[in-house]
Amino acid sequence: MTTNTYAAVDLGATSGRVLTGRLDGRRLVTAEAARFVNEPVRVPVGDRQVLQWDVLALWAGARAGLDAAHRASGGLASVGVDTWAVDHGLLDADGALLGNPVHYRDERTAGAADRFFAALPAETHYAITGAQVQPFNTVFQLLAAAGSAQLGAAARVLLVPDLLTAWLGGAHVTEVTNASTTGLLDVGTRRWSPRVLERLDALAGSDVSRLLAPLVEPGTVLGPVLPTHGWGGTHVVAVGSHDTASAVAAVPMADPAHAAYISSGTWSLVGVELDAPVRTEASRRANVTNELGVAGTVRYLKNVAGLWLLSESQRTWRAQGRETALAALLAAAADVPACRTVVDVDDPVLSAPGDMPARIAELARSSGQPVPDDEATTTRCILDSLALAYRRALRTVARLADRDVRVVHVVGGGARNDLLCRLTADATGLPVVAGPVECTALGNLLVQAGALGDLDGGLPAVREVVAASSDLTRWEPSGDATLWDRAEARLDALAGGSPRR
Ligand code: ADP
Ligand code: LRH
Repeated sequence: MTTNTYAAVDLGATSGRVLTGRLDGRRLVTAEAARFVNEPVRVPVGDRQVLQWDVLALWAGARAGLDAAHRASGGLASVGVDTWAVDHGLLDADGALLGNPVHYRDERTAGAADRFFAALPAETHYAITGAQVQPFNTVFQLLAAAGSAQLGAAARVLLVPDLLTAWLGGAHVTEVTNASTTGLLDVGTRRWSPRVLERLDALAGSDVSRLLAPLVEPGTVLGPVLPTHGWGGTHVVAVGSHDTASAVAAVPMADPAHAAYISSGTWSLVGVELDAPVRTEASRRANVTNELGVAGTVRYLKNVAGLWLLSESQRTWRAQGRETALAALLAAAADVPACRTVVDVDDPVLSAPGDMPARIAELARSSGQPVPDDEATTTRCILDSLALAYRRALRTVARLADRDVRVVHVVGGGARNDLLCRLTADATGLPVVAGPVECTALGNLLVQAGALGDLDGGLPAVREVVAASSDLTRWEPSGDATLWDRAEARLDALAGGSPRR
């Protein structure tokens, strides 16, 4: 048994945590050192209320967790950081953060993608980057910030996990799995794309690309933590710093060629693992993304709105004094008939913070379906609609990647949602294997173990350890499959008769 203890800082859009891990033979023994909320804040900038991440609170939570983990373990061998994608901080020439990273759900990027594609056709951009178009991709955020005083004063741009990594160890790097979500990377070469950077600079009217840091692959030991942290002997390791990359690395797929995954948290990332990107026109039209994975892999996936719809509904009910515990909500939803009302979970009206139940009710009303009017029916509508969206995304990804998918792995907080797992099995007609819940942190920890030479065998070994260390639940498809066919046809008809694939 190695005596090394690794620490994962894993920041999700709803909460952050610090987990430690230690290998005991082929098992990983984990412990939670800290868990803290992630609460974005709206702050006035000029005449707008800009939605920002409270990055100092997140840093404080991570620091406190690492301090506790350091004491409990008798000294950490290493630490790695992963967070959500695309967002970044700007630093001045002294390395000081110039402002809070702006949240990807902030509206500042409206119109930026269209401006960018007027200068570089979307087809060309996809042929290089393989990246889906989301309004919040880093390339569009940087374009939206062009001309701002903050961007003008910046000497460095660091993605959020790289920012925390810099605060831990001092190195300014960009880890490639997360860089692949920026829309600035050539997904084939795993390097920044000179062509895309040149377009961005020209449009922004300044040398934005000079702010980018050198790229590193996951599994790179970056160096010791800064002496000022007081954890002598601890190394900072670049892990799959995109949370989804760490999660996919740890999905316990015995046969990745015949498996799909759903990384189910605030977002649902629905996809397969490939050796090479798929950059066909059909793939671009379906807005499937090619994100880079650990160990030279490609995560070919679709972003589907996830449990954000439920957590934002809960936030609304709480503000109205109608707080209901999640377990009670899910139990009540289980008693509502299936597929009574289904909505397009990726409808743009559902993406910004706000009164989610009212927006869902409006989508139902305007499409002539029964209107969810309480917590149970709204929750059921969200879960049925998510399961339906998973079915569509899975079929699209499998078709475009030419994959025969025989099992679906659900990892992340959503793996605890039995009703959603069951509906996912029913809607896809495939067995669902749920767990582990903390898959992202496990992927983060085991990449560190590999980097320190404690675990050989690459991704198959990582997945073997995860399978041996986790309780997994299997859900077989059941019920009337035609129910889902009809629900899908209904949604397609609402979308104007053309299947949204
Ligand atoms: P993120 O990393 O994006 O913050 P997580 O993977 O932590 O997301 O998942 C958070 C979601 O998991 C919550 O929004 C909630 O819907 C779901 N979840 C967490 N705990 C439970 C539970 N006990 N039962 C059902 N769902 C749960
Ligand atoms: C999930 C996630 C996802 C991104 C989104 C911004 O946490 O990283 O993979 O697309 O956040």
